[in-house]
Amino acid sequence: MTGSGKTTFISKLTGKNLKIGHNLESCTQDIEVIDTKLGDYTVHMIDTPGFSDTHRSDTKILETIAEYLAVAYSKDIRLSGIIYLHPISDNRVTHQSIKNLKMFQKLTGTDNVKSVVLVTSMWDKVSVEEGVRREQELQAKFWHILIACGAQLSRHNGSTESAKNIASMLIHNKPFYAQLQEEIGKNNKALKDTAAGMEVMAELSRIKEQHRAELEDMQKMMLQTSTQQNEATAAALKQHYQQMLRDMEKIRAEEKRMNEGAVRTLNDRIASLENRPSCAVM
Ligand SMILES: Nc1nc2c(ncn2[C@@H]2O[C@H](COP(=O)(O)OP(=O)(O)OP(=O)(O)O)[C@@H](O)[C@H]2O)c(=O)[nH]1
Ligand SMILES: [Mg+2]
Repeated sequence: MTGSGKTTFISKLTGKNLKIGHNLESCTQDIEVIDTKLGDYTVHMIDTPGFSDTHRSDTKILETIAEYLAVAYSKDIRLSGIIYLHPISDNRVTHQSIKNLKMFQKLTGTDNVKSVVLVTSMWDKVSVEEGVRREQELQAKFWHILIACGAQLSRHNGSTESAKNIASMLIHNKPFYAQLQEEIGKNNKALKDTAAGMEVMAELSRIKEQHRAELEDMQKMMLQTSTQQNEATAAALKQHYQQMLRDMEKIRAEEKRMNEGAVRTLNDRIASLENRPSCAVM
């Protein structure tokens, strides 16, 4: 989830000065690999952009992550673990976070969930009682399947020591390929045919249907509100209707993007990524 504190966590762990968001805007745009020492180990932390970004669609974010994973597959780079951050300061679990959690599961793969740590961040923003109540709710209602599949749990208190303890939970794991990595790298599937890609497509379809129904309602309301009766209402309705049409257009463009992505092979993806200097893999 965007803004959950991923870059801040990595900055604490590695002692490196990284670009952290300073308002509600999303911050990390591309995959960044930051190296650090943890005891005798060299650890490569992979910072990702978060889903539900204000400016970039989930399609684009998934594409960015998929591209990195595809290149990593071609270089035989596996993951030792995945840290999933959830801000305990979020007072309710939204549709967005449920959707993102689903996508996360599909991207990781059930067999790899034992190498996941579900971490709650931003404890300084809530009272301990409130935090504990939300933590229990998360574990009982939203994380129960991941926990049953072997995911570990932890709290991050924002300190370097806490970040190190969490990362240390994963260093001894047997390295693995994430499900999305195998689907694209090994099976050369198009992004829209991967489990995570299908999740994005299903969400686009859901939003499209919702928009279609709302547009129909708006049309009825516009017909009932004559300009002579109430000029201001008619103008407001028209403006809203036009905005909804533009939103619908954006969703169609996202779908098209995913469908066209089907013709891109793994080699195309690798070539395009290797030409981008900011995204070199370890
Ligand atoms: N109070 C508090 N703020 C935090 C904590 N961790 C991160 N933040 C703030 O939360 C905001 C988002 O942090 P980032 O580290 O940029 O979050 P991110 O997950 O990398 O966000 P994206 O890159 O957009 O996906 C920043 O303003 C941080 O300073 C924390 O433990 N407590
Ligand atoms: Mg970030």
